[in-house]
Amino acid sequence: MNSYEYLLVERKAAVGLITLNRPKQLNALSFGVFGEIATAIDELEADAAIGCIVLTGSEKAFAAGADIKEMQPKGFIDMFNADFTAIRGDRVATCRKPTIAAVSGYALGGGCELAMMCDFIIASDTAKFGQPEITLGTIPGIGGTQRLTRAVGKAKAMDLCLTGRMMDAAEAERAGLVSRIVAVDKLLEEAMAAAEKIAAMSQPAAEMAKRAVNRAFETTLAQGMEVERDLFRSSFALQDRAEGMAAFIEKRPPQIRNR
Ligand code: CO8
Repeated sequence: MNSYEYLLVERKAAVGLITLNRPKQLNALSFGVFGEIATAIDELEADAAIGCIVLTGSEKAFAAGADIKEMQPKGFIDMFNADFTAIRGDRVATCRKPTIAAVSGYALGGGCELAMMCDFIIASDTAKFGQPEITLGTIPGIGGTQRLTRAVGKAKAMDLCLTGRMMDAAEAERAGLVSRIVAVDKLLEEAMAAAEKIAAMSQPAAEMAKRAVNRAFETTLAQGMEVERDLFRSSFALQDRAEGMAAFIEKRPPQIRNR
């Protein structure tokens, strides 16, 4: 097991919980934090006992963005090289297991981008999302112009990326960025309950569902439909599929074996 300086990484039954833990800096995402997130995903993805991963921050901040103090003196080549070594910025998005972002407080810049790398976002009623990079003379660098645009459409993505303004949880839900909003003191409970539910499903089936939904953002409708059909048919090779349907017919809970 790895040790972490900037994160808490816990296993709660079949759920892996990653908590960003740099409270004084509002969980600013330094290269070290990015690197540890990638390592934690590696670790939890490889753990067969884990069926879903929750990524969260503190009540005040999920993450207030990349670490501006660390980035300020850097030049092109520092950032170019860091992409492939220290940061591994897209690692959360490439995780095969389902991931949920539980967002309270600020999710700005890289923080908003990190949340969008997860399969879905559950927000507290205090959550605030934004891409304020323009106010620093730069632009989003790990998905803010791409995933945000796919999630909320061009008008709102342009508005956020060009003005740098924040949107509150209600606006984010209306725009389709978050799947649900809960009271701040119920956020983790709600996210963990959703994760436990997902972790109790057939893991290969959950992975197929995730892969199929993700294809919708990468391909044409016809190609996406083909991927879905192929994965759907593949699920008929799963013992869990045979058991799930038999259990329904026999009016009993299924015995899921992840096979
Ligand atoms: N980086 C470094 N330190 C930060 C950051 C940050 N992004 N955000 C907050 N902090 C620090 C503050 O400097 C402060 O530290 P100190 O006490 O030592 O001065 C401490 O956290 C508390 O912050 P504030 O006093 O500012 O708290 P407030 O409650 O007054 O304000 C805000 C909260 C509104 C969130 C404010 O802190 C803020 O605007 N933060 C910056 C938000 C921002 O611009 N984020 C975008 C950063 S750029 C980015 O994310 C690019 C992504 C591309 C990634 C590419 C890979 C690296």
